[in-house]
Amino acid sequence: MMIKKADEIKGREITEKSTYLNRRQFIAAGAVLGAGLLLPGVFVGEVAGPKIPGVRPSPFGTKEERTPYKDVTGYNNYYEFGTDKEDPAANAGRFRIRPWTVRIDGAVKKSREYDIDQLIKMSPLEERVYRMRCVEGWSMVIPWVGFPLQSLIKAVEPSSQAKYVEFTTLLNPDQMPGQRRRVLDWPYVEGLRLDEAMHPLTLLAVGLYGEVLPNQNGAPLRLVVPWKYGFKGIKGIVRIRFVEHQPVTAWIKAAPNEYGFYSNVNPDVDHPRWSQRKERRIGEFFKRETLMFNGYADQVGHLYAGMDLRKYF
Ligand SMILES: Nc1nc2c(c(=O)[nH]1)N[C@H]1C(S)=C(S)[C@@H](COP(=O)(O)O)O[C@H]1N2
Ligand SMILES: [Mo]
Repeated sequence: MMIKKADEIKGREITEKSTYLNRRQFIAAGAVLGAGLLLPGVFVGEVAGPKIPGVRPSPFGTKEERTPYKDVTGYNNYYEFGTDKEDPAANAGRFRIRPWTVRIDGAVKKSREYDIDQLIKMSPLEERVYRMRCVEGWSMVIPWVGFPLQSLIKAVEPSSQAKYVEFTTLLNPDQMPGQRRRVLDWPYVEGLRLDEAMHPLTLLAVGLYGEVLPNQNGAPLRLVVPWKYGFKGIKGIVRIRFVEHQPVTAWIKAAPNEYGFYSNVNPDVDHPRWSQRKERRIGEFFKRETLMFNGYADQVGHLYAGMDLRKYF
């Protein structure tokens, strides 16, 4: 019980710290606005990115109503640009996403660095409309543009030691103001088991709504794993490393009792501070029931057969 108590306090401290930081960042943003320095491109919903040519539809997509573009691009989590939902859209506008290289290394036969544009050309782009569920209890339906992570993994040929894949976001406090505060142990790190990474639903996204990914959604490259809580979908990826042992993710470091490695959407396993039974679809008034594996149980359930999902949360 002592341990549980300590963990709860830790969680609360993180929340309070975030609230405090939000206020400071809000003030800072206000100061910039007041000085008339904000560029037009920073405002949400008014600016559309360039269309991505040659995107084919995919059979995997849901037919559910899509969350409006302005919500998808205006209500975000991206702590590198602030901890309020409005912060990423307000602060990521001038983030430089070219030149950009992605290092692929670790337990692979063909470790190498890809220029982002080279990487994007490697595999045909698809549109995949996925339900997304944040661990905080809200959800969206987002038409992603991307390619299966599987195709990149096959190209680099993992060795037999590769059991997990670790993803790392850019570390650059000059460009990512949130990294000047120790909200998380930067850089942001996420991970998947190799079979999860190889699953055909797992995407590397480069766009949404047919357009180049807005910075606040993780440009130029972010992960999309629709049956897991949103924080697994790491943004601004610069490194993909194949490893033997389960990666220590940024959220596990911050609060291991609250955020597990698997983080599969599961209405039966509560977060220590709230239930996961229901969710608020952004734009809707009434809450919805959260679905097992976010509604993708038929496709991914077999990956977890025989596992105790309370232990491996
Ligand atoms: N690098 C990085 N990636 C991140 C985050 C973050 O703070 N930093 N937030 C995560 C969380 S909690 C969520 S819910 C999703 C949100 O993605 P979206 O803004 O495109 O909807 O991004 C995830 N990826
Ligand atoms: Mo999230």
